[in-house]
Amino acid sequence: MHPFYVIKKFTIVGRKQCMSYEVRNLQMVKWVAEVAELCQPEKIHWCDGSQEEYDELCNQLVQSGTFKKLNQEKRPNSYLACSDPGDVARVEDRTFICSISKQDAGPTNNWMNPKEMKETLTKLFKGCMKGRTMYVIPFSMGPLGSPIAKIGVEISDSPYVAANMRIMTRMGKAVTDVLGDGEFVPCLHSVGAPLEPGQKDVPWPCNKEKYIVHFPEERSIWSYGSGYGGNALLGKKCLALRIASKIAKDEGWLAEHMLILGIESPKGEKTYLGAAFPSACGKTNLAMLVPPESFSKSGWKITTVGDDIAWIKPGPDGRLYAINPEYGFFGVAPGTSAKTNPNAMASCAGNSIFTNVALTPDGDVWWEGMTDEKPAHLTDWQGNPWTPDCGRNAAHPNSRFTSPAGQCPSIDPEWENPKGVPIGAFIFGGRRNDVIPLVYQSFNWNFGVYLAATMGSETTAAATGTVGNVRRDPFAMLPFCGYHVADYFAHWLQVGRTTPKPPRIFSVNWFRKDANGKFLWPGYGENMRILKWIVERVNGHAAAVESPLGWMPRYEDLDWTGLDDVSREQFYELMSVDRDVWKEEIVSHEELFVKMYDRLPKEFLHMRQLILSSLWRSPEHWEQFHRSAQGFGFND
Ligand code: O2Y
Ligand code: MN
Repeated sequence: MHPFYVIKKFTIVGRKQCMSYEVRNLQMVKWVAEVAELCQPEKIHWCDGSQEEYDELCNQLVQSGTFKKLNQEKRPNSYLACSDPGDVARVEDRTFICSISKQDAGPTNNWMNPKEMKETLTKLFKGCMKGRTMYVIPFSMGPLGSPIAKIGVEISDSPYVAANMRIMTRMGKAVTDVLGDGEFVPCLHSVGAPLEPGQKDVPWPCNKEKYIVHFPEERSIWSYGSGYGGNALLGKKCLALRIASKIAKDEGWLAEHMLILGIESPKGEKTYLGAAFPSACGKTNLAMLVPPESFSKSGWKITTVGDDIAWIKPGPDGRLYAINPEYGFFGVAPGTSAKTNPNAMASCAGNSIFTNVALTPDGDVWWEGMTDEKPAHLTDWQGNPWTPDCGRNAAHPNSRFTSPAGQCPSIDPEWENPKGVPIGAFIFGGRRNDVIPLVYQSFNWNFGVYLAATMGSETTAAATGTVGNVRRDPFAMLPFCGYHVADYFAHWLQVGRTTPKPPRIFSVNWFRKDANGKFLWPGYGENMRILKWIVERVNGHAAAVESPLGWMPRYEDLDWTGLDDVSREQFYELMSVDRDVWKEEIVSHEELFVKMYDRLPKEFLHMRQLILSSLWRSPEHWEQFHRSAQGFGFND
């Protein structure tokens, strides 16, 4: 069928269309026509993904007051957007998984009957794009044409979204060429702010009423009312995690909230790791870690494949292979500096969009933690004058930079390899003041799945030793799993059964504190010491001793060159497993499990018992361990 026949047949009567290329996908053209009919935009713009189009979008955003162009010398081709104060982050309480059966969404997701939800949304979307341009944004999650990649099409009435999507995904004409007649995930987005004739627009249109909705069986997404981040850039959390996790379960692979990094040893041995941490636990910093000088001098290198999401599939050699489905970083700005993350700073040195950070008098950006000294004067993220003593933050705590991943100095040479990179180990880490040791290796895959399922973070400044204020965040996927979380655990167990050479699984906790509330571990670049032990374990080069939880390094098993801050005693405090505290910890796992008891893999109950009995072994059993470990604090 000739493409223009398709376009004509579904011509959107009475609306100007800007389309510089032919689209052969009948489903896509039909869906665009249906959405236009429902949302009644003034114009339709099919994004081609070109630099000219991006520049034009940005100019238009400057004209409308959404963007400020930053100083071209200091921050070339970069812009600042400041959002409505009511639209600054993902909205978990307005996020829904509308599976046909309520049980399939599980106890950790909001659910509504899909038919009812479609009725609600259809009413909201009716005429919602009046007076606005509707952007058709074809995008690929993953390298174009990769067997692991998936194609989505986002329809959005936000030019801010179109511009950000060009950085965060491979976007435009090339995607429709690869798509051909194939399947895509329809992602419908509106800020929910129609314009009546003559009505003046605001810099950040949005609606108080918000819905972020996923239809996992239909594999579609509808998002209404927000223009911000994960609510609006639908390729990221909505497609690449919530919808993809469901596809992955159906097809036998994994869609995970994981960074991917490479470690190269001085001998040139390369090992890739996938690491899952809950939001705001320094994932971007770990993904772009700069090793301590003693390590880089001796030839250790860290490279970045991705900072947030990994799609992981079985490879022909029995290993698991991962791609980063994204093309850019949507990194949290506060706390990012030349000291904490020079690679992130270089990534956002130009060609970037900043959202909700502060503006300097000379037209650059600033946020808390960027420099030791605060600037004397700024315009804060809400457009107000700011001085260091004013008692307010200059940047919003969830302010962001959107930057091309290819600009990251540590980007891995294989980051766009369509086959992905082979994963040697998975790391899981929460933010725990106490209880969880600095690092240990799970005895086997199933124990690893258990430790990942029970990971969590302290919700408040809980007293050390207590386990009362822990928010469980299984696999760091709690807000992102598109189906019943217990089925997700079962899926992980199944992947272990069917993977001949599975990655080793490790737990880390960078956030353990002493009795005075002081962090015991320096973190940042020093995490390299732990990563080195992990890759040496994976490659069979490092020693470890058995503990009740798994395999642990002794003090002498880590490389301490160039670090005097952590004493042997401090290390064993970081590594200690207190039997009484662990008793409470294991009991609190039960609180998570009872919520999902009907679908919980029965293996979990056995593993829980095994950890308990291991903690309860006789003191004699640990004698040998105590002798070899010389200092581990297991209280008998
Ligand atoms: O608040 C938002 O919309 C962004 S959330 C986000 C962005 C980048 C990477 N991770 C996250 C997250 O919440 O995990
Ligand atoms: Mn994330």
